[in-house]
Amino acid sequence: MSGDLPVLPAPALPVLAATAKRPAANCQFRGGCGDAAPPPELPADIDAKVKNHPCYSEQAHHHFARMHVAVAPACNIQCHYCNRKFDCANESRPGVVSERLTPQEALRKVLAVAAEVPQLAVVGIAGPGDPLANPAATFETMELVRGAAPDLQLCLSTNGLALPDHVDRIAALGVGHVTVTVNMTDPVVGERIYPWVAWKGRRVKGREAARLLSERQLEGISLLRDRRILCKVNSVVIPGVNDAHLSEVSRKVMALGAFTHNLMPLISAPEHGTFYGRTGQEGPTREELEAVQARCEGTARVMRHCRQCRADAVGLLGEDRNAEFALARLPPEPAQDAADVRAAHRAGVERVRALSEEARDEALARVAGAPAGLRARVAVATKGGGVVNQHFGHAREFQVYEVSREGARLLSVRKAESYCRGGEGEEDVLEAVLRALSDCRAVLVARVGHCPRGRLAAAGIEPVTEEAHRPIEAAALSWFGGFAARVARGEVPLTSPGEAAPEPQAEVA
Ligand code: CLF
Ligand code: SF4
Repeated sequence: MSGDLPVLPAPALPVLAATAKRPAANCQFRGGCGDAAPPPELPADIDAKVKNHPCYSEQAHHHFARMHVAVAPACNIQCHYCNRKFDCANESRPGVVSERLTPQEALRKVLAVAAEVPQLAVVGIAGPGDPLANPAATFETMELVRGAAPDLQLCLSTNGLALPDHVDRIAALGVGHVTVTVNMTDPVVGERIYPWVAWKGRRVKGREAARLLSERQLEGISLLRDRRILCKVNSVVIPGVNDAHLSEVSRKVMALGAFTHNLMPLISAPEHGTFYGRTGQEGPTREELEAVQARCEGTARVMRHCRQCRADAVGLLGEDRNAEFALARLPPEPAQDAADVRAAHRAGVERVRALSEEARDEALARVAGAPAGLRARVAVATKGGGVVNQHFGHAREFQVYEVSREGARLLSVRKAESYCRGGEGEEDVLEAVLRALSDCRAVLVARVGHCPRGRLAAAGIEPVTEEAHRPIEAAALSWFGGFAARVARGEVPLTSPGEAAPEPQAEVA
């Protein structure tokens, strides 16, 4: 099957020359984020805001980068999963600390990154505390960036307590995207997550704190909707605390106009020094997280590609280029902005998207005869551009798609350690990768070594290199066509969870 798919030509643009053999895939579920069914067409103004934002569109995250500037150290609430030594855990993983910046330093950094990273589309403020608990620094930074590089989208992430007070300023600055972390709408649940919030010069505690926070969050979300600012809601999934409550949260925030819901796993360990870490509260297993996401998909567009990046993250989601742009390494004067190079990149991506959609549609037509209930999970190794282009041994994450005759949709991103270190494969690392992919039928890679190829096959995970450098969706569908044919011939037993038995009389194209 794979031989039928064209390898897409690269756009003839200098900015994409480095990825010349990495044309892009596209998502048939418009807006991405792993919806169970294609949502309706987006209004043109919303589509324009979403299509190049790597967090609001799963498809865009293959092509566009974001950067965070860590100008907001203070916070106005306390979360049980937070230790202020680290970044705000509502939008980043604990255990890493950002270099704090002044607004002027932030501008220098933005312009330095913009000159080097043509994929840059979004500048966000996500901590290390709460941006709206530091309104002067947050808004000054946004004004500076807006003036110097107006094509970059502005984004911020907040716990929501101060959001109603600042929503007009946010709108006036042209901030197009605001994330609000909503972990509960029920104060009985909330008092187990928030010990206090700071309100009008005093500390409000317990259930009253949770009620106040929830009211302010929900008010802020509806004020954003009134101003047509896109709102993403983040929720930290805390087993036994809010996991059973989050579908209710999803329903409420979507009814108020939120665009998408991002359900992130609690990351908790004793060494983080948080309340949850010290008291042994654990995060969800992969299965528990996916079950919560599936429940919320009944009412929400669920984001599946979040990397819980840090408050000074730079680059494509999943890559961390911050060290290249540490303050000490930046030029003393702002670098020349490269808006023309970014515009060329955006135009190139548009052409690549069109070609990828064509390849996907052709692949969909070829699997149209597969049984309606048949589906399989496929892992993909990619380093960007929307194509299968990563060596198995170099992959630090795998994107897992569920594939059926309806299409390929992203389920999750699974972290891994690189198996190849200095040419040697490490046994314990390989074991961990095999466990991470244990529910997958195949792994699509650019290359794979002899030893891991055998181990994958023995674990029931087919290593596939025939789809290398092809768009992800088309590649996954192409593999699925062959899989369906083997199932129809009785060569493949259906054993993995989620693989429905095919109709016995079905024929495969
Ligand atoms: Fe940053 Fe957040 Fe804006 Fe994205 S991150 S402020 S919406 S530009 Fe994105 Fe990172 Fe997940 Fe956040 S992957 S943690 S969702
Ligand atoms: Fe920490 Fe962020 Fe919660 Fe503030 S909002 S306490 S910085 S996790």
